[in-house]
Amino acid sequence: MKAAILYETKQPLRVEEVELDGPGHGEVLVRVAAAGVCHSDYHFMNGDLPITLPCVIGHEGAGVVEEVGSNVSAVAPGDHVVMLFRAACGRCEFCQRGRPALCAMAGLLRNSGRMLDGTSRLHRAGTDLHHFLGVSCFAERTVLPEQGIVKIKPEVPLEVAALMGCAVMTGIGAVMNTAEVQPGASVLVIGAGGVGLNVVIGAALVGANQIIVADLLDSKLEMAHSFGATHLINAGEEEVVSAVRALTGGEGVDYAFEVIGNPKTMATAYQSVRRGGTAVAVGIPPLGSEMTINAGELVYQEKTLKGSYYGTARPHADMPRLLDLYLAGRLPLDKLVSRTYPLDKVNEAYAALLAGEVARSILLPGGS
Ligand code: CXF
Ligand code: ZN
Repeated sequence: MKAAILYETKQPLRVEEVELDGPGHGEVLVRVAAAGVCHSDYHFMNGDLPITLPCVIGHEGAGVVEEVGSNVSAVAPGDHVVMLFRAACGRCEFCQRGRPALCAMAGLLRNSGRMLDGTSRLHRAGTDLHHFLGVSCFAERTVLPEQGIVKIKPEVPLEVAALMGCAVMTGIGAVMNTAEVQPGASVLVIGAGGVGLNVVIGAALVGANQIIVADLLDSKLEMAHSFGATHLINAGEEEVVSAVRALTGGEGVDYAFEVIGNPKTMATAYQSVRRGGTAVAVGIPPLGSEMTINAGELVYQEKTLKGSYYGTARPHADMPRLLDLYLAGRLPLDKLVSRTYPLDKVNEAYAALLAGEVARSILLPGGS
């Protein structure tokens, strides 16, 4: 089968023929119907975040189960699934407290670049290739641990299901799970990429009143407007904190979401919230970044600064519900899919993303 391999950072991905073993104990083999072109993969391609190479990347995917290994009870062949880039054991303290994104299982998969038993299912010319976050969905097929999938209704289009695997869950989850935004609240979103647009969709869903979006590109601000943003700030032309104050009677917003991963804009989010407000860091920062905030404001203004990883999701509870809202016509998730590409055009798809031409592109690796 074909897969997109990262051999060296700062080099294009190479789409090549690879061998995929069958699923081992507790594993599932999935035909990848759709894989999202997320900016996070680019961090690994570019070397901003560490990864063991060579590696089959891709972490936002959905597909159809073709084969299950021994002792798999969660799914059967033919089931449609969303892939999770934070597989969770379900049994540890973090899982049991409703914080499966913090489960150590995903850390093991991420750090080893292998399956849970320490071996790889991906090979080429006699050498092992590494898995990526237990997903590796830039491939026609992939093997995942059964803890890394969520079964969904077959009527959900698999392009939409793929987006649920990262951008949608991360963005809407930050609003509904991490921040618990209240109806009527004012919200600032810094960064209108694939995840930022989902913060906008989430804020509209929970009934936020003002949804202010800041970005450097007018094309992205227009997309944000089409998903429910009520006020737009071009951050190249206006200073964000004063523009936000001007729109909120001088007070700042109730909630600010940073969806870029830049410590400077994280501090901007913190500065933009009113007394008692909450700033949420969603974007993935470069390794080792530090941020500076005014410590007095934290105390005297009772501000809250929170991190949000994978939308603080409980994937088995949250994803089916959100997809039901989509099926009921209440979430415009199909509008997020700007373009589709075959797998061998993956480098073009990344070029379009980096040029700000698309909200999200979807690769269609495994046919239908
Ligand atoms: C990222 C988080 C950091 C590892 C790669 C995936 N999440 C979403 O894009
Ligand atoms: Zn992602």
